[in-house]
Amino acid sequence: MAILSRRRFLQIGSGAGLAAAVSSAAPGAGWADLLGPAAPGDRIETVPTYCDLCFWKCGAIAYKKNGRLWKLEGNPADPLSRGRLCPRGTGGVGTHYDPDRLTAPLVRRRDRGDEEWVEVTWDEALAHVADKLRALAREHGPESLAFFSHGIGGNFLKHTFKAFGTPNLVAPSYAQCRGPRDIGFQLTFGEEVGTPERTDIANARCLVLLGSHLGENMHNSQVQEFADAVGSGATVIVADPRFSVAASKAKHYLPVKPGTDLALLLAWMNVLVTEELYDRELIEAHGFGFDSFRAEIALRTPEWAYPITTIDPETIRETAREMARHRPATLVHPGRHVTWYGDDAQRSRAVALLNALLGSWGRRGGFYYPASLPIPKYAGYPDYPKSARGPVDNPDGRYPFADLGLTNGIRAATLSGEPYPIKAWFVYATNLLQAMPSQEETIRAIQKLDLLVVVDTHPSEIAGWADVVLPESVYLERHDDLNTEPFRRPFVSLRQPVVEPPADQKPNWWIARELAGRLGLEAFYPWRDVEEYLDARLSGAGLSLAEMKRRGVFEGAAQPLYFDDGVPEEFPTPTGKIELWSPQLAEKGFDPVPRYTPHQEPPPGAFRLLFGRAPVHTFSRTQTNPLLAEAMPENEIWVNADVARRLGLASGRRVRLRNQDGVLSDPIAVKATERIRTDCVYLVHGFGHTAKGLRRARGRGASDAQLVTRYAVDPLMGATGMNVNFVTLEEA
Ligand SMILES: Nc1nc2c(c(=O)[nH]1)N[C@H]1C(S)=C(S)[C@@H](COP(=O)(O)OP(=O)(O)OC[C@H]3O[C@@H](n4cnc5c(=O)[nH]c(N)nc54)[C@H](O)[C@@H]3O)O[C@H]1N2
Ligand SMILES: Nc1nc2c(c(=O)[nH]1)N[C@H]1C(S)=C(S)[C@@H](COP(=O)(O)OP(=O)(O)OC[C@H]3O[C@@H](n4cnc5c(=O)[nH]c(N)nc54)[C@H](O)[C@@H]3O)O[C@H]1N2
Ligand code: SF4
Ligand SMILES: [Mo]
Repeated sequence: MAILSRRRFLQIGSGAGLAAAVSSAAPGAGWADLLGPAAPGDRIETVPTYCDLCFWKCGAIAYKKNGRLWKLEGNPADPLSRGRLCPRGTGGVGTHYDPDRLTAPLVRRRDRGDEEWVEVTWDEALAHVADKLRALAREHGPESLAFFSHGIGGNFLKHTFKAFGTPNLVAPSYAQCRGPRDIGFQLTFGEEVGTPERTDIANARCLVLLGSHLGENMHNSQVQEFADAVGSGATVIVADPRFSVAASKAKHYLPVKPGTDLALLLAWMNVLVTEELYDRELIEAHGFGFDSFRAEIALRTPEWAYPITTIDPETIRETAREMARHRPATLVHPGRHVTWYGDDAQRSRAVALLNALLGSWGRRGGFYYPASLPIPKYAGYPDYPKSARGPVDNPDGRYPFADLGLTNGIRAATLSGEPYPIKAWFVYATNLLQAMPSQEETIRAIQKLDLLVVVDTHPSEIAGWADVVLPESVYLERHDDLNTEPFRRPFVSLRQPVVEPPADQKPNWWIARELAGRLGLEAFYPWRDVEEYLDARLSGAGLSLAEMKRRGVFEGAAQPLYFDDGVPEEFPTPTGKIELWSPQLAEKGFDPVPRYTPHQEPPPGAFRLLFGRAPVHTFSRTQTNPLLAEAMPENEIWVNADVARRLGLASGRRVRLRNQDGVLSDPIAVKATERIRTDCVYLVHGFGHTAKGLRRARGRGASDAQLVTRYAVDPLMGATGMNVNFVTLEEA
């Protein structure tokens, strides 16, 4: 029974249900035949690869039946899937068969955004793009090109554009996602949390989640570890304005007021310090500035935090003591999508500091030390040219702690022409209209460009604004670079084609190499095809491509994970210590110990707009997938049940959301529920598509991105906090 309910909550490895749903979901006859059970005499083949439905990159085994894609399962040899895929990974089959895919290169017929196209050949499309880029480079320098990408598929194009000479390379996974977290930890421990997160959830005795809604946020092995921790009796503490799936597993659920987690974190630290419950030995040996830190923290009592957070002082004390009881195996999860309120790097720093007091860094059940295999880069490349001008996204180091490119910084520079003009955007696998705040600014910036090229699998919203659209084959039809992310045990995994693309789609490596050739950068592609490149890298580590093609994954020897196993207790901050009071922040004029400053509250009658993940979808990229759309065709707006009653809105009634700037959403069904506070509403991100070509997804549900017209920029590192928008509900 326990196992059953754990499985259900996990929803991992339950692919059978999805496949069963298919027959009714799929367009056209023959679909049920394709995905239904095998019959005697069917020819079954397997090909190992790794998943691309999100960026956890789980190792998978693809099955073919009579030469056609049949099903996907986890690769038991792979540490990220542990033999099971999440529902999205299982539904990856639908990406190959999706009838709404792009099939040929397209050139814009009339105005930008009209979504009217002329089909052209690859040769015409690439020649056109290369001519344009060369002309722009002549007139404005190669730096006038900006490259936006998300995911490992962007690696080869990044290589081409570095060779072209631009330093303007960005991804939304930084300034719209995890950037502030990595800066907060970097400032404190001198190291980042990384991807996959180095969180030892499996061994945690107490797990504290601030928003991180594991189980809806479906990063595979992380959710499996969470289920294991819950199964073995770990205490779970969840602070979330919404009673999430994770909250349903919690001993303590704290319905914190949105935007006030920093006050809660400070109060927890106050209890640990004033009651002397923290790891004194660690702090004495390795803490920097503890006395100043303590003086500041002494002011942040649970009584101080109560009116801010609405969490009563006794609960704050009790949960802090609970954390102390299990330390150092108490893990305060650093979160991932942390761009909420604009003070996110400081909030993340407070999370790091709380972990420091608990002594969980470098300890079992806290944060382990990950390792990756020493797979060399490809050796035969020439040096990249040195750009004459630095990146535009962070002029004069305005955001002193930004250590990767800022998408919003590129957009701002495109709009202002400062510090120098950006004339072309090349966009790979990121739907900037759904991923970045303020669609209006994005569209205005696009209108200033001389060239917008989008490489996508689908006629997405961003593709709709492009001058040239290049159709990519999906991950099941192509190679990508090797996955060598650091993890518990070092490993490498291979993505390789399972089936042929259905039409004239091409893989990113081919596009990148062909474009380089037309830009006079042939020297940067000494390999003939991608297998030669992969084999060169693998053999540099004593592995072979032939072997990897059979196995999909190779794991290296186990390494020490914790200080207790022999990892040296080193903290590569400027002081060489855990910086409790931060000289780095003080020097730049920021609070050396985080301080809470209140955020604007929704006006009477309005609600703060919150959003997050659903187990069966990834961002805005899966709503057209026939299998996943069947599992969840649209989103709902969560409204507190009392509020809904007061507004006369029963579950299922359709409303539109109007934000503070008058933007009105598409209709969305109400979900009246006790599981959310009265001061906010919540929806799953990624719905409410508007692109004409996304026939299955268009007009289904509402888009949070459309309503995020306002954002708060993090002064430390430039990320965009997006939970600062307010909506009212109007009957649709
Ligand atoms: N309002 C709001 N904004 C957010 C978030 C949110 O919750 N709400 N979340 C933020 C977070 S955490 C992140 S990480 C980012 C994610 O941001 P993105 O990665 O930009 O996410 P998507 O919107 O899914 O855009 C993916 C695009 O890539 C295309 N695509 C999918 N597969 C392939 C492929 O194999 N090849 C190519 N060439 N294209 C492909 C899809 O069709 C789609 O157009 O968004 C951030 N922005
Ligand atoms: N199924 C699925 N899983 C995914 C993804 C996906 O697209 N689909 N994307 C992956 C990626 S790239 C990322 S970054 C992660 C994102 O997943 P998370 O890092 O977990 O982040 P969010 O999606 O922002 O989290 C939303 C949760 O935070 C709560 N919340 C909102 N405001 C506040 C607040 O002020 N305080 C507190 N304490 N809680 C608040 C919301 O109620 C909701 O439960 O998910 C990853 N996993
Ligand atoms: S977590 Fe799910 S969607 Fe992401 S890579 Fe793994 S199986 Fe694929
Ligand atoms: Mo993310």
